[in-house]
Amino acid sequence: MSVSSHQCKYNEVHVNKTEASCADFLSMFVKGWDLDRDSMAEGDIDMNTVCPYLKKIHKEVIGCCEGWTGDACDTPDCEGCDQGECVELEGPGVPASTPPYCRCFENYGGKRCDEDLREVNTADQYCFEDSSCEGAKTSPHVMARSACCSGGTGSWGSSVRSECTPCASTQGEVNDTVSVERDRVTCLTAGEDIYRTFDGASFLHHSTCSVGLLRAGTGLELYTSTSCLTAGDICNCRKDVKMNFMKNDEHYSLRLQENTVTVTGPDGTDVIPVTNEKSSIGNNIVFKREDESVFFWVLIEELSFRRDDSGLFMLTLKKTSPLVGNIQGVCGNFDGKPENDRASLDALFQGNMDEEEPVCDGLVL
Ligand SMILES: [Ca+2]
Repeated sequence: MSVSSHQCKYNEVHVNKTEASCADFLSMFVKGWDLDRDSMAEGDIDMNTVCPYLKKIHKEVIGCCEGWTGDACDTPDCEGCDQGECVELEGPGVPASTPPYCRCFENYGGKRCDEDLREVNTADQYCFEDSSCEGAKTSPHVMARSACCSGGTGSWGSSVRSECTPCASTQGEVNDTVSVERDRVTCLTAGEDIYRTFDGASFLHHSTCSVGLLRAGTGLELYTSTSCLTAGDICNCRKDVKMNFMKNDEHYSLRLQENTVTVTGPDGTDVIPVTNEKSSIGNNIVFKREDESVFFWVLIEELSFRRDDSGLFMLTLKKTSPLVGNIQGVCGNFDGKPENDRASLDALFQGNMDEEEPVCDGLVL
């Protein structure tokens, strides 16, 4: 029997339940049983009664990898490619577990090949229900940003043009982070494995290690690590961010984990909560929370990033940034050529990024 290469191992959890004396808790625990707290009344445990116990048994099962179906797991299923076909992502180093993607027919683009390149221009783009220009559109046709964002939610853009403007952040300076003006470029990562470089190359990469998005000649480095509650659910992920930088010839590192920023420098460690009020680190780094997002501005480098609670991460670089021309990493080299980004990524995934971040077991930044 031939075994399809698109098979993946999954952990299936079975829960066994039983009852025993509450006083036997310790001996039950040694045998792998835990108190079934959800089935118990609140309050102290009465050692003279019977308690519910449960034991979780993890079983490894083999099934089709995400995006593959059929008895042999050899049928790609993209859940709909409008003007395209669902095919395997091929290339050196692409694992067989990688989900297939929609390869678009001529004149069409977007994740679902439902963006008509002939309709998209600076003034008319697509309107999405979510804030990251992914997923369902409010209309199959392009429209002006004002029409799209009149309700204050959703996003306006086109993956074909690598542009996305969330409607909720169209006021004030937050507007600067993702702009339709082409004086800046944005690299993004979403879900557990989606990346798009500054130059607009898109690819999938799954890693439980932190991933180096950007490394500049000035010593500035930016990593993200991803943990998702549900595999394949791009709206249920958490991204932690680590930024290393130099100040007055000293090394600093900054970590953004949920709602906390931890800065470590030669003088020790500061822990700063992220609030709706702006906080700053020295006179170069400013950050604040706004609704579901945390925004960071690194002023001298003309770099900013935004991390959404959903797990969307966008890194924006102004074209006038002093870093331009001297960067590498998963966000690409920003030379205007998407075609050369994949090569640099392959090298970085397997090479110095891992060495830089040896703690790769789990999701440690
Ligand atoms: Ca490039």
